[in-house]
Amino acid sequence: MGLGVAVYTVLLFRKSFCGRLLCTLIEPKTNAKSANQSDSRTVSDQTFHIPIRGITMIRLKTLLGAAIFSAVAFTGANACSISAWSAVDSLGVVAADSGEAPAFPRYSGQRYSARCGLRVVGGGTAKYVQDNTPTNATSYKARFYVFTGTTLADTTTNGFVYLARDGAGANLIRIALTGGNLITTVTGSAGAIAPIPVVADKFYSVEIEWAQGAASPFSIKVQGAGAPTAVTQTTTTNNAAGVLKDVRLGLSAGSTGTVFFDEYDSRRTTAPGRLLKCDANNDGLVAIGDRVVINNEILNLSLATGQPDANEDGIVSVADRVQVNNKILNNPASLCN
Ligand SMILES: [Ca+2]
Ligand SMILES: [Ca+2]
Repeated sequence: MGLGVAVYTVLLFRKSFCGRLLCTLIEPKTNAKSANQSDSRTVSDQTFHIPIRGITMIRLKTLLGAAIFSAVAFTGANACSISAWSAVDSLGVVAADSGEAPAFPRYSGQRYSARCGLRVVGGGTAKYVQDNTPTNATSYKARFYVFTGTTLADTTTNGFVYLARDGAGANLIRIALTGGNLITTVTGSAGAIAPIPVVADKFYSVEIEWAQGAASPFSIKVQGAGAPTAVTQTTTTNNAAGVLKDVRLGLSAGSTGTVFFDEYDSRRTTAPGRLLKCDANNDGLVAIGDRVVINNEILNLSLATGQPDANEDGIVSVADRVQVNNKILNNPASLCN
């Protein structure tokens, strides 16, 4: 959980060759916070993943499926967990396992990457996981994936799928999934932020950039459902005293539907960016090896360890494999671009 991270010059440890357990063991356990640390983690099953590029070793914890894998992962003997989150409120928030042979059926839960996701079932009280590691951050850049489900979830007043709060528990950023849109409200905003349309049963990435300041830029960027480009909305906020203390992903009280989250990552100075779509084997490239991995998932042999869902419909199928082919053939229309 939150942990800090010193500044390192590192080569990227891809999770594909940094086994999850191994990554856990090599993760430095400092509580110091550097300016560019990752405040939190992903909602998936890689326990840690250390992006390279740069000068910072970033600790992404997996918020969701911190599966304790051995070197022979994906044999059906692993489990997903939400224990890496700072807090979990109420029933209806569970680590969703997308299933692994022979314990099928697949897709008992939706995941964007690897095998685990976060499932939140609406109804009754608010249900969410909470990350406390921003801890009074004055600059915050985050990304997560949300699967909209069949009902576009939340139709309640002041509902949310995402909240960022200050030290007093007041909302700084609220994102609701309602009426066919992601609707964003930001404290101190110079104006209303235009709704961003989304459709049912698709994965979308949501990227947020926020900072303290008397005239500070804020942006939300959303891309999904196989769309080749993102929709971005921006505003200017007046929040010179604002500090971001914690973040929640989930559903507000009285909401309906079921949503899934995955791959939450937050940092202070560098934007996490989107994961490489179609990189089904998670080696940083889109190539023939990804075709093989997608085939294996289609045949119920094993789940992809990367991001196999080219059209972002929550199903790994021939349609996704075709997009990988198109990419390999340099077809500019490939959804993998
Ligand atoms: Ca690949
Ligand atoms: Ca698909």
